[in-house]
Amino acid sequence: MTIVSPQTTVDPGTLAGATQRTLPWSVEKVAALFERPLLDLVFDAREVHRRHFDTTEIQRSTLLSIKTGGCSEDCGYCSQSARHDTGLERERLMPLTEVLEHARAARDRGASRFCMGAAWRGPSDRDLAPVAEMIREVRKLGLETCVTLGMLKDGQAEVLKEAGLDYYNHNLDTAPEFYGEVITTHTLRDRLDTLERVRNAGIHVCCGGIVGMGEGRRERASMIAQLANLAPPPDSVPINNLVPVPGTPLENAEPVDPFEFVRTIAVARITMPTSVVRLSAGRQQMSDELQALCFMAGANSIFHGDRLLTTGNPDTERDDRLFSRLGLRAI
Ligand code: SAM
Ligand code: DTB
Ligand code: SF4
Repeated sequence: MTIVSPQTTVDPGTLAGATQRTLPWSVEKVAALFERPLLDLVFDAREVHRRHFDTTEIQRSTLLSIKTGGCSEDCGYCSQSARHDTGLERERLMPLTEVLEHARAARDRGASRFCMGAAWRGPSDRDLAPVAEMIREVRKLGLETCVTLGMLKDGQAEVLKEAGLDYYNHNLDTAPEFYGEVITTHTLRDRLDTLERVRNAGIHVCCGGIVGMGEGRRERASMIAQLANLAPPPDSVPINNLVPVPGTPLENAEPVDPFEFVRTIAVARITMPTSVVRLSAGRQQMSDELQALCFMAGANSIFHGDRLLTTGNPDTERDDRLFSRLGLRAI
């Protein structure tokens, strides 16, 4: 990992196999976007959005936690770390039949993608076989598949691809220079290595981060720069607003100004024009008007269903009503 100074992003050339190239987005350039008057920034983001997407469409993914709690990692935001006392009950891997019930229900409520999450540092080869089976069967229901299983070892991404996996979610979560404040049990380099394995296996990359973990605007700009400098940028970019979970080190984190969250979405849209930007965790705490502003700023995907992994999400009726009020077409 090449963290030279807070002004420099990690060289993410790893995803392209290159090590020497001029990064398209310096932290300064991204930070300058954050400084713009909000409504002008949103206007520009909207223009970029219109150039690359049908702005009436919002993609919907439904999440399911297939293996909950007891994770060895110490991610400061996470309810599922065994190191935090969050009162979450640890569960074994969910049986296939139960997963399929959830997947069918998600499809019937209109989701186009089903995303299965496991609280692992990374899967063992033994864990991988039942997950591959889940991917195969969920695909047969006509849903796109996504999994988020932590770090992958050599060869594991190929097993998932072979099962028909469409997307792998693995977030960079925060700025390189802030990473160690939030997570100490693995490094950003580890995350980049997994992303490279995913990309090399021909799986779409879903990679984003979290806002509201005590970072400043500079770090938010740095997080977006490192995502935008991935070569190529992620296909899908979830922007999460921290859900403060009691018992985690970040339970009392100061919430970010909602307009700062909108800026982050707009800057993600401008710097990653062809990526799908997902308005991810934290929607339950947002008003309809704030969500509308996020869509205006270029968000074109959400998590659909009344649960994320372990915390709540707006119920689908509220979302459907909101889309209808805004004249948006959920896909
Ligand atoms: N163990 C896997 C991993 O770390 O990649 C998969 C599950 S992990 C829960 C997936 C992502 O959810 C994290 O990278 C983080 O961005 C997001 N996340 C987890 N807890 C969150 C919270 N309380 N608020 C907002 N986002 C959260
Ligand atoms: C992502 O970026 N956000 C999702 C998904 N990828 C796996 C997870 C959000 C989790 C929010 C807290 C919880 O429900 O545990
Ligand atoms: Fe949570 Fe994933 Fe970190 Fe484990 S690795 S503590 S599940 S975010």
